Amino acid sequence: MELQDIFTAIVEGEDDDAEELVQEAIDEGVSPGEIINKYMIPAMDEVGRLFEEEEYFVPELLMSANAMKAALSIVQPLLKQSGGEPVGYVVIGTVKGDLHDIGKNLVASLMEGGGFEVNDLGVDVAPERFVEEAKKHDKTVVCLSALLTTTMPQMKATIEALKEAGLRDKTIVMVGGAPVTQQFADEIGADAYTLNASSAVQKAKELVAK
Ligand code: B12
Repeated sequence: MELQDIFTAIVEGEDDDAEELVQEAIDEGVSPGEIINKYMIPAMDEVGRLFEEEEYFVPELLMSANAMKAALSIVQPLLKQSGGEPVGYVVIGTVKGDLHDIGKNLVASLMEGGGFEVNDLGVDVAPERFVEEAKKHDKTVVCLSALLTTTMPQMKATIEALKEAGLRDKTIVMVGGAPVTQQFADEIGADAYTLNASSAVQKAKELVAK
């Protein structure tokens, strides 16, 4: 098989092909990390580009997202680590008003793979929900994902809600998603921003160990 076919299957929204090809690659011994970083994520970037150029519209985005999810369903279980004390607690979600969850799911899986206990709240998560869940453990890493410029302010709202609940000093807030930048993270008073899922795990470990 050609690994590049994984990229093509996702761009073209072929969910069955995407799933089969990823399974084949795994069976041939290709690492999940390579499949995700070299073929799957670049495919979603290409889909975004086609959308911007008005070659793709929402239905095509959805089909590609489904193909991406089918592919992820094969690699996700392989990223998980089992047994042992968790290195820390993660509460993760896509902020209110935002339904994009592919990147968030990747971060959640890799955090789990990195030994964190992960509480995934899903998409369209209101600030109060994050607060409620962050209370449960000390030093919870609260991971906020946003893919829309219009929902980024919800990250700030969530940080404010944590402050109001007296939890800000007891939590570590990490933000990410394609439109988020280090500068934005600094402006809203987040503890960290990272560009991708693997560096997010690294960063979370550093911050928890402090
Ligand atoms: C797939 C997709 C969709 C799918 C989502 C399906 C799903 N279940 O997620 C659907 C079709 C539903 C969709 C809908 C919409 N979308 Co859309 N979508 C995309 C697309 C093509 C890919 C996103 C993606 O999955 N990327 C792949 C993942 C792996 O990358 P990622 O999310 O960035 O995550 C990585 C990092 O950012 C980071 N990360 C992510 N989260 C976090 C969190 C933390 C804490 C950390 C540390 C790191 C981190 O790690 C991840 C892995 O490395 C993007 C284009 C793009 N290039 O981003 C547009 C895009 C985000 N969508 C866009 C738009 C406009 C919309 C709609 C408004 C379209 C419409 N007219 O209806 C709606 C909004 C719906 C809503 N309320 O949320 C725009 C946003 C523009 C803007 N500036 O705000 C984009 C940029 C497309 C474009 N170029 O115009 N979309």
